[in-house]
Amino acid sequence: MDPVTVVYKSDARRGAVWHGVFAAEAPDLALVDWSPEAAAGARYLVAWTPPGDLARAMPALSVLFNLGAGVDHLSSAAIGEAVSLVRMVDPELTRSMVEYVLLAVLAQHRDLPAYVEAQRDGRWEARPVRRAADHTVGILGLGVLGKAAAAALAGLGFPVRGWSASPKAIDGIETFAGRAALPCFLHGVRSLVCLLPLTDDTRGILDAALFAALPEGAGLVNVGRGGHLVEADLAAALDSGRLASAVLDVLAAEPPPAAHPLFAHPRVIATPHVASTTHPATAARQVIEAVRRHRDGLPMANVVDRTRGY
Ligand code: NDP
Ligand code: OXD
Repeated sequence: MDPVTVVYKSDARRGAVWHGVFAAEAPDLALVDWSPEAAAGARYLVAWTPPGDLARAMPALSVLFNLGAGVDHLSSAAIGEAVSLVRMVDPELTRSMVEYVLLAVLAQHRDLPAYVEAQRDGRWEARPVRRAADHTVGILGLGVLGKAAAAALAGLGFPVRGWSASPKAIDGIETFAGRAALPCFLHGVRSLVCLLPLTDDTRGILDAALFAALPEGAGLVNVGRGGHLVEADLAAALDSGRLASAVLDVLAAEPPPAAHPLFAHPRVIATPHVASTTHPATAARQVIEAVRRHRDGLPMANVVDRTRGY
């Protein structure tokens, strides 16, 4: 039987790792780099940015494997309804997101943004050391990443709450579901972490009304998408002292313009969308397994529900 063609359209350096894994572990599959000729008859595409004319370029396409967890950058119409969209769920991507969320919440819990600001100003000023047990963390989104971050934070002794669309029962985590439960969820949260997908329902959710429901001096961690945040509302909340600090891995414009008010803000720690990235070797193994399942007529994991948008 001829090997099944899987087209790879992304970074060449990471692609070298993908080629190595496919060559060593999947003789039944042929990973080929994007070219119009290779794409024309292929059923499987691995990409973060598919070509704009996908339907014309890949008329035989069955499955698009998105090289990341979020799919908000993809146009459902351009992909076409007949194509399955599979998002990345990768243990290494989850692990590095958990590291980042721990880093950010610990920084807020131990007042690191205020100490960095004081050091810049030449001030030596101790603040009270508080217990993790008194610092409630709220996680917006209890999916693959939110659940893993919640478990790690609970393991450090933080009281942890999570908010999702559908009700959940998770050991050691207080859970809330749906818009009506949002005010209760926010009440008393000292660090709020956004790990939601960006959809019509979640766009702009981090706004002045939400900040007003948090206790004075709370911190925000946005690792979801820039579109979740109303940036002017955050700048105002930081300037008024309603929020003490923000850790932002994502912004509406990436990279932000030089004079971006949040990027330059003394109580914002901003990183260039690096909280977590797909690890090429483990990601390649996810795709190998999914292609084999699809080829054999079995259901694949992590297929995006196109009506929900995540
Ligand atoms: P999942 O799809 O596994 O989880 C999404 C969670 O959000 C689910 O719990 C879901 O609820 C909840 N949710 C969705 N819509 C709503 C809503 N309207 N109201 C309440 N809850 C809602 O996603 P992941 O955990 O894998 O990833 C989350 C996001 O993290 C990605 O979409 C991406 O934007 C971001 N990300 C950022 C990275 C970075 O480097 N900064 C890296 C990777 C991902 P339910 O469970 O009920 O469906
Ligand atoms: C992702 C990301 O969604 O890197 O995977 O943001």
